[in-house]
Amino acid sequence: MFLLFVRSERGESVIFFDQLSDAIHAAGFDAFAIMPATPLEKFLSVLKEARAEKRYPAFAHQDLEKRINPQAFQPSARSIISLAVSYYTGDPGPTPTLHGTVSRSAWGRDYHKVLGERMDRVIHFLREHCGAQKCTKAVDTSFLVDRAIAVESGLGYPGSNCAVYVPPFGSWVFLGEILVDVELPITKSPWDDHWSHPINCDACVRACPTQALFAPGKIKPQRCLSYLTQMTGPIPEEFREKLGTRLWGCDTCQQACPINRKIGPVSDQDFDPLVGPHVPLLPLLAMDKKEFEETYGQTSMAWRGKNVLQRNACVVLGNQGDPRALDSLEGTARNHPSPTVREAAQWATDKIQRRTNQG
Ligand code: B12
Repeated sequence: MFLLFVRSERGESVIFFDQLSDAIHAAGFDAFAIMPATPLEKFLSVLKEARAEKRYPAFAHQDLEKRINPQAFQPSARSIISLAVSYYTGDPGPTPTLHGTVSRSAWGRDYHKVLGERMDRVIHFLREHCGAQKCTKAVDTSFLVDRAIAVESGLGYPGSNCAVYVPPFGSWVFLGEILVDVELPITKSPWDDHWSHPINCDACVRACPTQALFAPGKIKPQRCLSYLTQMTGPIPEEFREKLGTRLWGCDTCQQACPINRKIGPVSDQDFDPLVGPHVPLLPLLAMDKKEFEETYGQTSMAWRGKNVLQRNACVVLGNQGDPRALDSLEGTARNHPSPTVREAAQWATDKIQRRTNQG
């Protein structure tokens, strides 16, 4: 147990480091690391290379200098607490026919809300006991690069699938960070550089169905099945069969990882499945906006709205080829207000009919 001297505008306060650590764990985080709020210079070249090679993600903020600069997010920030929560609550098992697979990260309550609430508890502690005045939380939707902060702070290591691994939880962790206007102690040893010890294996690269992952640590997001389930508009034809039974997200590159396959499940009520792991597709196709909100509104898969999921449901039904889906698909192809969903339903109808006629 060591003492923590915290310097802030309000003077110096002393607490035990274990108290901070206990508060973070009591708030619901499985692991954390602390780094100074200085720019992540080393990561700028990774972002620039991704952009130069036309594989910079469309969903991500486009100002690269800003993305590596914590002060652009909170000018008074002096420290960053990088945080992880495990969401590995069990195995999905095989997908039944007329059902779609939901990736693990979307089974339970929306992780943005869960981590946000837990961060509020940590912020309360920082204000009460560490002299912090300004704290800013981020998870996923800010311009900061959550993974780069996690590696730079020493919280985890980069995997070949681009995910950050936080021992002993593997890569099945959500990441977030709190920027604080006090100097907290850095938790990484000065000689330890987690960027130099990436996880060295290419099982995920070999497993990726679309070669989106084409080399260790390199991904073409436009080909990633997770991206394709989240994009708006029609899913390009070349990827539709590759989507298989995936209704939302893709876990293939994480599932293929020998490290991840050894991870035991955690118990976290927030991430117990609200929907999924397998979702019945015919009821989903018949849903109106209100029913959709009631069923999926608490999960992170609702952010793109009903039509994107209904489009995906059509593609999955087409891939499964079960003729019991035909009535519902034909009705959707005729009557759905979205041209994208109508087109996907027609694609699936044709595919099932071709298969039925052949068989
Ligand atoms: C845009 C985005 C996407 C895009 C693009 C993904 C991507 N890889 O860039 C899409 C929609 C495809 C996507 C998918 C997923 N995402 Co996403 N996504 C983001 C977002 C918003 C920005 C990511 C970004 O800036 N990428 C830029 C590129 C350059 O960074 P990167 O590839 O991730 O960086 C790694 C590599 O460059 C690698 N690296 C660099 N040099 C080298 C060298 C070597 C040798 C090696 C091995 C590695 C390596 O290290 C970096 C860190 O690991 C973040 C949230 C955020 N604000 O940061 C979440 C985030 C990355 N996503 C997350 C999740 C959970 C997912 C999915 C698992 C969801 C799912 N089940 O479908 C998949 C995983 C896909 C994958 N293999 O990356 C988590 C990741 C948690 C973790 N443990 O890593 C994040 C951090 C959200 C969060 N706060 O928890 N996502």
